[in-house]
Amino acid sequence: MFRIFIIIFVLTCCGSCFADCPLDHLLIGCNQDGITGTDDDNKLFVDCTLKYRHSGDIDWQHWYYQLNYNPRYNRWQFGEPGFDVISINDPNRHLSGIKNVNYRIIIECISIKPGFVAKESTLGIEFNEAGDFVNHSALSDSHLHLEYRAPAPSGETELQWITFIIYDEFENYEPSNPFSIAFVMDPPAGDLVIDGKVDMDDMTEFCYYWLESDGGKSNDYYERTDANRDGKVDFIDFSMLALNWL
Ligand SMILES: [Ca+2]
Ligand SMILES: [Ca+2]
Repeated sequence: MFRIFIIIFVLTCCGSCFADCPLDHLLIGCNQDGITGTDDDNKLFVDCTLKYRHSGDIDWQHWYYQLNYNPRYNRWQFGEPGFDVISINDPNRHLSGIKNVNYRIIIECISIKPGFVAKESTLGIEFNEAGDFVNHSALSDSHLHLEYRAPAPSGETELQWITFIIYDEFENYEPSNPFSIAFVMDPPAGDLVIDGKVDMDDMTEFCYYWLESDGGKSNDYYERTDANRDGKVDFIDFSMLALNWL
């Protein structure tokens, strides 16, 4: 009887640990502003509030995760962030309906630093080039963790990144805007279409967010467009972009 009690106790603890996973997640939902009746009601987005929480930077002042060296494989790696969905406790932003019936959520890589990889080995998921995708709605658990890997020496010294979009294969939801995760170092200010340089692609992205005024952690300061993190996209941010132009 005591052994059964121990087993039940351990299973209960493991279950609650998983539910309260301490790792960082990007949360998939819709209706980013949480207000019904506005343009984004059926548009997908990821809540980025936890992005870079475990960046090794207690003040959350940087836009990257550090990678750790793994001597066994001579590579640099890190096991965050993962994906999950916004829970029913946030009903305005929770995906409504039944997955694979009312929607089918695809996470697609649209850009990645050459040589960089994001993978979940158990499930056979790997992103290593643009076009790689996973059917998130096909997973038995919405809670998906990825490990990010870069070869030595670039995993220590060079900016690494991966950019995703999320879309609904059934087209009942509009695709998300692109969102990126950076590793090793901060991207240059203004490098919004992240690739380590600031050019016309970034300028186009900057114009998309021009004069927005609700930047914060949850939208990753409009994907770093609000470069000085004052909540607004204005001439101060433009001047920071211009300093890195080409
Ligand atoms: Ca760029
Ligand atoms: Ca700003």
